[in-house]
Amino acid sequence: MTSTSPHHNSSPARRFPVVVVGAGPAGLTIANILRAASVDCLVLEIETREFIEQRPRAGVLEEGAVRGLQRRGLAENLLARAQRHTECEFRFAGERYRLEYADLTGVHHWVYPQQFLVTDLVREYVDVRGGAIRFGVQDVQLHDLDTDHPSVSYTCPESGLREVVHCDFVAGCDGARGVTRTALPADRAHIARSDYGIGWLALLAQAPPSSDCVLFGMHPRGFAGHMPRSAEVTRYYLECPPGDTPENWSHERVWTELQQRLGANGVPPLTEGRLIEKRVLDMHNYVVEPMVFGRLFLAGDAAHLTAPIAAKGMNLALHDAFLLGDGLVAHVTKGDGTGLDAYSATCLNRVWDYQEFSHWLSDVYHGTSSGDPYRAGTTLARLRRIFDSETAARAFAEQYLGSHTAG
Ligand code: RFL
Repeated sequence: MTSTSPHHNSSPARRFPVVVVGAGPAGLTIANILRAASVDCLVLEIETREFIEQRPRAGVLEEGAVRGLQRRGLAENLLARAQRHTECEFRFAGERYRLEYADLTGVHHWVYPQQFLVTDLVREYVDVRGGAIRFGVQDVQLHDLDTDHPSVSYTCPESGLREVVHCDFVAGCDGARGVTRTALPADRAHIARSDYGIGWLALLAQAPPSSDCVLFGMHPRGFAGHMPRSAEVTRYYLECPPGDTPENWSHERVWTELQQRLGANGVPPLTEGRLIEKRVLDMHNYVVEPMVFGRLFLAGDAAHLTAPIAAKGMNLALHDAFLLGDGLVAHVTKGDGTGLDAYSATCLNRVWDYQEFSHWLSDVYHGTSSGDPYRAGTTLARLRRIFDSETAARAFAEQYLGSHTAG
């Protein structure tokens, strides 16, 4: 939300060159880049530190994202602890098909749970680089964004008073449910949306992975996915009707469906375990264009959502953060605005590319269960082509790994 002047009953205002709203992968990466260049910023986060350090979400990182973190001194733990994945497996029509994508592209995926990365980024920003952060803030509001003296106000969790922070720039990194996106006036930004009309039951199982790689099961009963996260925990997905509820999915029903949908000739049954997370995601996407309004720059899920179909959301968030962090540093320290001027258009090229791939992959995942024999037939043809043609396999692998895009 935006307004022209901050609240009354506020304590004395403070000033930071940059205010970052949201301490997810995007916001924390930007804050670390600023701090490393001695540009002060304040990060505002509605949750507690303990909460964000334990919130499980993504796990699959592209090599470009990892190298970007490494170049900025933010990947030490990740490189020591993350698993390298070089292959994935498709299971359809009762058979299994391995795709050795690292051989095709020369790059691989890293698997590192998002909460581990957030923990590393918070520690580096707060404990090592001495950065300023406020956890548990409420009712964040943005003001005067289309002037050169914007400000951000929030309610302090301890005092209940409104605090006002003056700044030169605001980085809106508060994810899909945040407030910064709503500060863009409707006549200055366009939001493109797409709804798949499909639900996914997202599960975390206290069970070791049942394969050394990601598995995609395309089955007439619905899509199922298997994503290793650690030696003890595996993420699974089950296609379900949109608006379904986790209560409809008992332990027995979940494992029966997973065993069926991920079953194939010659493979042992999945290793079952306690379900420690069970939630329904209604699969949809959106893209905000441009990602900038005045002194507000959006990054990550605040600017664009990609349903977790192709494991792209955190990768895009990190890519935005590298560009925005570097652009802010150049502007604040050298008065060089070229990075910020190009920010939105550069990010959106990659965003739309990944959106298109997610749509393509969604058709592949959900065609056999669509109930439409024509879609089922063309889906199986697409899948077979990946394994009949090295050119088709390479094209798929490049997009899956993000290796066709620069940076
Ligand atoms: P985040 O991580 O949502 O962080 C936003 C932060 O802002 C805080 N916040 C606010 N703070 C202040 N004021 C407000 N009003 C605020 N409102 C919210 C929030 O508490 C939070 O701390 O956004 P960011 O940084 O843009 O990062 C995006 C990623 O989190 C997201 O794209 C990924 O999790 C998506 N995703 C995946 N991406 C991948 O690249 N690879 C994957 O394997 C992958 N798997 C997934 C996923 C997302 C999933 N879910 C839950 C939708 C698997 C799942 C199940």
